[in-house]
Amino acid sequence: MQQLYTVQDMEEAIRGKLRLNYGISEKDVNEEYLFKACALVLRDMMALHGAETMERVERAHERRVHYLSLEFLMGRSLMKNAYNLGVLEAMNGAIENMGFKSADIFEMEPDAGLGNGGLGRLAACYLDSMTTLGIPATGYSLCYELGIFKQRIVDGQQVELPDDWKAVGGAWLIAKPEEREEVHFGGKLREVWRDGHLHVVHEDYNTVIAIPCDMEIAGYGTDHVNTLRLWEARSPRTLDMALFSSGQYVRATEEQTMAQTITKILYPNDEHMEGKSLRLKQQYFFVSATVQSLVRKHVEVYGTLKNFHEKNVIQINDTHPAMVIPELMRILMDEAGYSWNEAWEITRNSVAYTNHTVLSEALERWPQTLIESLLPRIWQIIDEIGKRYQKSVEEFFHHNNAITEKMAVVWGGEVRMANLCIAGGSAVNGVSALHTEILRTDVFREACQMEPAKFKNVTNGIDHRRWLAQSNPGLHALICDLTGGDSYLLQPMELQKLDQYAGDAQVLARLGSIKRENKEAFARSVKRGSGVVLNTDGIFDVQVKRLHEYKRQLLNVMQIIASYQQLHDDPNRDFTPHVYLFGAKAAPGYKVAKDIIRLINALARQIDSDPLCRGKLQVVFLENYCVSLAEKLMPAAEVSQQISTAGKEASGTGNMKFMMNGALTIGTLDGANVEMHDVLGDENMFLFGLHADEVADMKRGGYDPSLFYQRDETLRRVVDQIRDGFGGVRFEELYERLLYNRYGAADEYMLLADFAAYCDAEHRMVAAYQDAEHWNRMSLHNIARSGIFAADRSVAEYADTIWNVNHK
Ligand code: 26W
Repeated sequence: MQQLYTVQDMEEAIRGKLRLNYGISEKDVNEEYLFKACALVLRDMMALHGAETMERVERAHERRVHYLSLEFLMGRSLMKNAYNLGVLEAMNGAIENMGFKSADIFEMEPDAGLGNGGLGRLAACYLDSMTTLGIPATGYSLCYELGIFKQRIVDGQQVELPDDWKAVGGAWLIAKPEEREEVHFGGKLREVWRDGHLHVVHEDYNTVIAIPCDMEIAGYGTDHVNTLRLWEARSPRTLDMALFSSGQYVRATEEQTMAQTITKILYPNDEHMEGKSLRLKQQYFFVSATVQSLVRKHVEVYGTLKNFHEKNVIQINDTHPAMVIPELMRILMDEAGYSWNEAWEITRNSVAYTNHTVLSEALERWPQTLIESLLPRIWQIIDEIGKRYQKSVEEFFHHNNAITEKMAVVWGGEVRMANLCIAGGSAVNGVSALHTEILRTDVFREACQMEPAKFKNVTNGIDHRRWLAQSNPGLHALICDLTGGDSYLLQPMELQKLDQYAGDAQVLARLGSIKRENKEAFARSVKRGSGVVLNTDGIFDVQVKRLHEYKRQLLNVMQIIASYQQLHDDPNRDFTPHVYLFGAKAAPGYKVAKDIIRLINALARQIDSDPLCRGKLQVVFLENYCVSLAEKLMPAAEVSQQISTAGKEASGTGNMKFMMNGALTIGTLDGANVEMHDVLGDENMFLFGLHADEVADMKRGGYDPSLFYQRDETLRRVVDQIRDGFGGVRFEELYERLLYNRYGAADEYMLLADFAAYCDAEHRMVAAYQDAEHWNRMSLHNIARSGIFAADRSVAEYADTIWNVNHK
């Protein structure tokens, strides 16, 4: 792709936007306006390419991918888009010419935080790869007014603040009110006979208008542009004029406010289902607007829906958009007049489902009564799907009641969304080898016996252009030097060439100094933001991810406490300076997770105020972990903590970002750590702990954490210290959950069982760190073998095995 944009062209275009769109003259330009003007210039370029892409795809009658996700954790876009469009240098030059620093302009952009964590960031990485690979794809989601909350730490505790991202970040969005859709809630059903057929008529419903706000997505090295379509909810009437005229201003705007609450806020729960009716409204609003919109476009091109499944594939990101299945059935039957069987054939062959978690509290189940009252027609269709599916299950398993119950779509007054997706889709996939194995043999065992070909694996991947080339320019330059150019950007397996330099002391030293510089740059940025001074001589040992008990941040804390106690026992022992960095948001209603954040902060303070620890031990909780913070942190990390209880982390993607940036992993054999181990071997990572099958066996045998507590003196002191806390704050509840939980299984995630092995892994890591050249060699192997974790590879697998679409 040739982009002949000079610095002058760019400057002219930016000045034009400032004048025309914002009425800003030269002297009034500030950083915020400059950011927005830059965004508008790139937006125009992409919109142009987008229209051309659409024409090309329509003319060629290509099959299209529709990626439906309630979350897209996009982060920032200015640098990414400029980079992908090949105008980054021109834009930087223009910004400097106008008297600003481009780094400051990039910092003006708020993260588009329309997601919680792994699932949302995965969707964002896949959009980049789908576009780069030239796949005709559209992402669909909601245009939340408020994204994931901003986290502040006040007195050691998490406080949530609203994330009003659109005021500035909205510069990327193009609202298309002409393409609005109507979504119907509530109401009554009436059955009528017409033309010898029974028709269902939906009446007395409430209408909410869906307005698309499109964000264009540029790929790397291509003119192909895809779209992320974000739906915004609006009331059909702006004001009740009668009420307004009678002076009741507030009541007059009530209906409008009601409708608009649907896209007001992103639910901040991760891996925990909350059965709120507003969340169900969000899901149906999203799904209905999306299906109507893509059905409309299909009919415009083909004049019929008969071939809908041949020309479209709908990928659903976890079960959150599961209602696409009954919604597509509804439209095909009630609006297009197809029979059940015809509609089912089309629907089933259009939909594919990705599962992202095996935690039972995260599996979506909705009360039948809620769906029935809010979505009466959708309920009817789900019920019918359930009955027909149950019949085929009973036939296959000869009326085995336990299996009928497990596989039911509707059971005990609840609708189970995962079973709906299995019944109504043509493919189900897990996100790493181990996760898919657990789906096949445990969570969806019987469904897999019935239809084995339906169950597939696609191991997750990350956008290596964002997470390596852009965020770690020093490392990118080294890779280009060593591999003879930047061809790895489109051929990530080229990174393997780095392995040849394992014996080259100079290369290893250069790798070491790049890491050193990145650590210093990160330390500067932390100092600027919070005043905290990081000890850059210490090992940067990092655990960043959502806070959840299964991810075991508490195990990391326990190991740090042990190390702190040892330092006190013997202040003169050899101690490698160590900096433990944490970043994590807790779901606002997740008490235990918030307690763990408080514990980390209490420990950090204690250590910070202890003269014995100075220059040796440091613990820092990084406030508001988000995409843009991760981009600064990954290049600086030396150790990556991936220590979930085996069998619980579906894949992980942070693990891949660390590996690609040369950090070494301390981890359990869980999620994609298994594939990492396959390519790295024991010698290039620090594996420890129970395996997934051992975890299951131990649970079956009646796991008793108190045996470990009694046997292991070090462990006992650590656990007791958690109870007694730091600086007067005690953590009795955490202590009790580890030893004798009154509510469920004690130490549900088996921290005590893995503690000794984990401490041993940390010791092995610290020992390895003593030999810098050896460490850098391991680091080099990690980077060299991270190519399989490029999202381009994952997306190509989806395209080949699930979507049946062409790609580069
Ligand atoms: C309904 C509440 C809720 C919200 C979000 C339940 C579950 C979720 C997500 C499925 C949680 C999630 O983000 N899962 C993560 O998905 C990543 C991408 O596949 C994986 O890498 C992580 O291992 C998995 O935890």
